[in-house]
Amino acid sequence: MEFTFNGNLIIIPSDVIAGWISAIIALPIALYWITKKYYWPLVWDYATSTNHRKVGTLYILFSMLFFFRAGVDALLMRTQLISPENQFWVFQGEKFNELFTTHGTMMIFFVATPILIGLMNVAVPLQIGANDLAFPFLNLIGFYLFLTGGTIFFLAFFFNAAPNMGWTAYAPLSTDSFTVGPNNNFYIFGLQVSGLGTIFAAINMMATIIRLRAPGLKLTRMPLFPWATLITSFLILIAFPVLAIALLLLQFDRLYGATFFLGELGHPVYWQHLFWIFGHPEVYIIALPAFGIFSDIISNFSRKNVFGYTSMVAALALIGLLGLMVWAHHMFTVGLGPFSDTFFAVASMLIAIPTGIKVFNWLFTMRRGVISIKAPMLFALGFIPTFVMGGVTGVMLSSAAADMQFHDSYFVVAHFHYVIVGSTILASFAAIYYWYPIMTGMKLDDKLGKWHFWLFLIGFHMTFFLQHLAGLNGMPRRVYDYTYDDGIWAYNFISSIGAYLMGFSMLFFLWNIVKTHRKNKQVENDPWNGRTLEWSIPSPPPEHPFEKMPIIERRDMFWWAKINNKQIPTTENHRATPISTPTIQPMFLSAGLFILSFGFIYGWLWMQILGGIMSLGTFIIRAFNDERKSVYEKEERENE
Ligand code: HEM
Ligand SMILES: [Cu+2]
Repeated sequence: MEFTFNGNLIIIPSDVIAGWISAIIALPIALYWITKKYYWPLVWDYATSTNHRKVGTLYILFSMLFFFRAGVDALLMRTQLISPENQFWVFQGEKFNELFTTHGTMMIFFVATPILIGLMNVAVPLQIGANDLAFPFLNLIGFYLFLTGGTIFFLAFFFNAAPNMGWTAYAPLSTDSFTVGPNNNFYIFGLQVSGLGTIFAAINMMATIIRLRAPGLKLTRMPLFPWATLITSFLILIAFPVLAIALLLLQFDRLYGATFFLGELGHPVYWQHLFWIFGHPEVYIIALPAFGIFSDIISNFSRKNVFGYTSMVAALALIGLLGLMVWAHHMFTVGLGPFSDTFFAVASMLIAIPTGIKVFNWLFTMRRGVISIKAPMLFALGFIPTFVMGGVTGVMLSSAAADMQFHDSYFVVAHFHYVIVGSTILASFAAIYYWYPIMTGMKLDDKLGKWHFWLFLIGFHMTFFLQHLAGLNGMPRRVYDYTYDDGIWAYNFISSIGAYLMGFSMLFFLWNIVKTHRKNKQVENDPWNGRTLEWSIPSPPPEHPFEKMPIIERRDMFWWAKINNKQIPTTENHRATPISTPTIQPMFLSAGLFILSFGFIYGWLWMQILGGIMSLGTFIIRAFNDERKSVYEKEERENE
């Protein structure tokens, strides 16, 4: 569509128009539905509550919405690539660049990372016998920062300004010399705002796990998901500030003509170092929690302790540590020199050792166990071989000489999807099925869950297995076209069919949720016959489930108590519990940051000032109130 406005010719592509039309149709329907069902009080309750379970549920809900958007991007890409010399809709050239950029960026930052943080929110406090996270207010702020960053990034497309430089934002392409206009500013601000939220979440998790464990729950007795959360939080605390710095420098290059990554004094490789010092640990930030989830699930559904508990923790820590040291394996083709390449190749390969230990421990956990194959366990069983295959191609890629061939080919695309989908995505599904009773008090249908699993897994391997071969036969990544003579036609065709199958499988998941809530059947407590503390309380748990703190004397205390017909001893002695009150301040802060970001993205000074005043205003409001005050006053009155 083309028209003139203020004497300027304005062109709006048809996909953007389609986007607007679907939004204009969907939004009123959603609002009408909420009104008709009288859900507004519920919406308001969730939007203002600082309770960990509710905040966690919100994280998961919005991650799933972004998953849908990023998934549509993926299907559009696979449709363009389904046959040689294809011309699907508008998705060639620049539009294809936008597709893989928004797909990759959203999947990493607005799906994989936040969904795991959401699961940590839901489960970690309960698994360690705490009533809430250490800083509930900060927790809600963290959620709103994620939502705001995600929304900023999400909206870019509606203004026909979707980022188009790839999720890695490589300089010099990402500087304003090569990509002018607001597009890539959306990337900078979307990630900057949400990244801050991620850092807050990590600090909160660390404080909670270190300070609020139930008495007797030594670190050596802690279940593996909280352990993974703790180590992940350390990684976040190191990696995300590096990303923040990189984004800030890029912002100066783009908006104020600085030359950090270009020109006489700057260098594009500086960007690569900063980005991958963040980017490689990020892979472990989304993989380690998945390992934790699978450890708990495999142990639960095998009715056995995790095999080799201590080595599991040590392996997590070692993977975390090595993960921080190997970023330059993404830069073998940059020419850092043989010494550097060798070091990073060897260090990368070493990660296979702790990973292998974990895989064998999972297998040994199942050995001679009483295995019950429910949906969560099925996802765990699908994870092991999928992830191992991703690991094997990882070792192949870490060989510097071979990487010269693999680099930027579809082999890499196949590899990282095996790793990320194999770990994070399968773990998220497993965990949602597993902890659904905690989030809602209901259990998802197991049969539909199995349909979801099988269709997803088969679709997944169809999509990505053949991409290894396409890559080895010379298909480069980030291309929107190939010819008959390239001989990669069949691979791409099957790959696209597999992708549709994955999309289809998600309908079973959606239908499952709808059906479960229609039925609205509350589960009994401890629906999985669990081992860890979150199952020792009602589902869904009350706001302060551990008013009487359990005293933990051994690993798997809840399980031990159950089979020995004992009560878990408790203490009246209670610890200062985090206090939650409803608050709209985080909403206000995020509105401020939203306006501020748009001001910077489009370079409108008045908007920058307005947004700045609003954001800083929250600090002033916050300085003058303290939700603990009323509670303390009440306690004092009672004690008099
Ligand atoms: C669910 C089905 C998925 C399909 C069909 C799919 C498909 C694709 C395709 C076709 C590309 C473009 C490859 C290229 O030309 O370089 C791509 C890139 C990418 N995908 Fe996926 N993907 C899926 C899931 C995921 C998930 C779950 C994640 C991460 C959580 C992810 C992360 C990425 C990243 C980071 C890129 C690179 C983008 C870039 O090159 O800048 N994908 N995907
Ligand atoms: Cu890496």
